[in-house]
Amino acid sequence: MVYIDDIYADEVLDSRGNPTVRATVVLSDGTLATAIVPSGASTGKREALELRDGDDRYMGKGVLKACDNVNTKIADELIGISPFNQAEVDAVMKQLDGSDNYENLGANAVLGVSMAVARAAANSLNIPLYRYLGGSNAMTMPVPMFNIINGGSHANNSVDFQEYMIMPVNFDAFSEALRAASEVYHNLKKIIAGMGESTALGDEGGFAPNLKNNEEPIQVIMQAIEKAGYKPGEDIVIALDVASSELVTEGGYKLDSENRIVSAEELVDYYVDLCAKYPIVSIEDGLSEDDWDGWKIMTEKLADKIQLVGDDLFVTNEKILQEGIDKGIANAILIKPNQIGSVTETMQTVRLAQRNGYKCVMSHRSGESEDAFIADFAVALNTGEIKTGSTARGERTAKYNRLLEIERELGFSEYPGKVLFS
Ligand code: 2PG
Ligand code: MG
Repeated sequence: MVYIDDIYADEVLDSRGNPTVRATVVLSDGTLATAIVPSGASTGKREALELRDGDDRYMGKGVLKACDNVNTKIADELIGISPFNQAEVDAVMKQLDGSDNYENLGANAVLGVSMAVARAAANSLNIPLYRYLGGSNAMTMPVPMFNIINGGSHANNSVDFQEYMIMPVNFDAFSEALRAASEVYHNLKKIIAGMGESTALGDEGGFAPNLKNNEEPIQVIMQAIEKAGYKPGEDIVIALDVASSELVTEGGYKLDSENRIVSAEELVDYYVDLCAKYPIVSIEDGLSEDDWDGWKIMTEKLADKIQLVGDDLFVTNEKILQEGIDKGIANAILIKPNQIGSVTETMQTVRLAQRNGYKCVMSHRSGESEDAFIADFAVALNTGEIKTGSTARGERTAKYNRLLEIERELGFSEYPGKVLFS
C-alpha cells in the first residue's frame, strides 16, 4: 500500500513578490508533488486565516510559521496514511487545527498540503489531476472570464471597479475562446495607447489606464471587441467584479472616479442601467459582504437577467452559502480554495451550489504563482466557468496553457459558452 512518506514546505514568492507556502509531498513509491498557495488583496472578512509571521522579515508577510506547521505538526499526523483518501487527509488537518477558520495551522499551510497530496495521488496513479479529482465525469472545459482592465485594489489607477472581464461565449472550444480573448486584449492595448493612456498592467495582467468613470472601461472594451472582428453581445460578453466591499464608506459606497457616494439601491440602479446598455452577463460582489439587505434587493432586480456572483459574500464557505440559499441571495458563487482551506471543503461547497442551481466560477487570487491546480480543478468539478486573469503574465497564462493541454488530452470535451447564459 502506498502511503505518505514525507511532507515539507518552503517559503517561495508569489506574483506580487510576497512570500507564500510551497508544500511538497513524497509518497512511499517515490512519487513527489508540490503545490503553491495563492493570496488575495481584496480579501473577504470571513475567509480562512492566512498565517503571516508579522515580524520584520518581508514587512511582516513571511510564512515561516506556516511552513513550520507543515514540517512538524501536519507532517507528524499525515506521514504513514494513504494519499488516496483526500477527505480523510483533509479531515485530519481540520481536526488537528481545531478551529473553524484554520487560525492555528494557517489555511496557507493546510491548503498547500491538501493540494500537494491530491497531486501526488494523481501522479502515483499516473493519471491527470482533473481525472483523479473528477473521474470520468470530468469533461467540461470552463468558459473563462478574462480580466482585461484592472482597477480597485489591483491597480494604481482611477477606476473603482476591480475587474472588467470578457467571456468569449460563441465558440466551440476553449482554445478558440482563448485566441479571441488574446486578440481583443491586443486591440485594447492599441486603443488605450491611442488615448494617450498608460498600457501598464495591473496585478492580474489587465491594463490599468486612468479613465474618467467606471463606465468608460466597458466602452473601450466594446470597441476592442469590435476592432478584433467580434460581435459584442453575441460572440463575446462582459462580466464585472466590482469588489464593492472595498468601496464601503460611511453612508454608502464611494465611487472616487465619479466623485460620489451612493447607496446600495443607487448602486443597483447603476448596474441595471449598465446592463441595459451593454452585454453584461455577470456581476460579482456588486454589493458588500455585510450588505445582505442590499443583496436581497439586487437579487430581486437582477437575478433573472444576469449572473450575480458572491465572492467576499460567501468566501467559498458551505455554511455561508447555505445562508445565502435560504435567504434567496445571489445565484452564483466564486470558488477560491484558499478562502476555505482544503480541497475537500472546496468540493463540498461546489456540490452544495450545484445541488441548488447556483453557478460556480473557479477562481485564482490576485497574488498567484505558476501552479495551475485550479485549471484541473475547474474541469474536475465541471464548474463551467473559470476566472484567472488576463491573457498575459505567466502566473495567469499558466492556467490557460494548462487548460489547452487538458482540452487536447480530453479529445472530446464540452465548451458550454453557447448555453451558459441562454
Ligand atoms: C477577486 C480576486 C481575484 P483577490 O476579488 O475576485 O480576482 O481578487 O484575490 O485580491 O481577492
Ligand atoms: Mg472578487
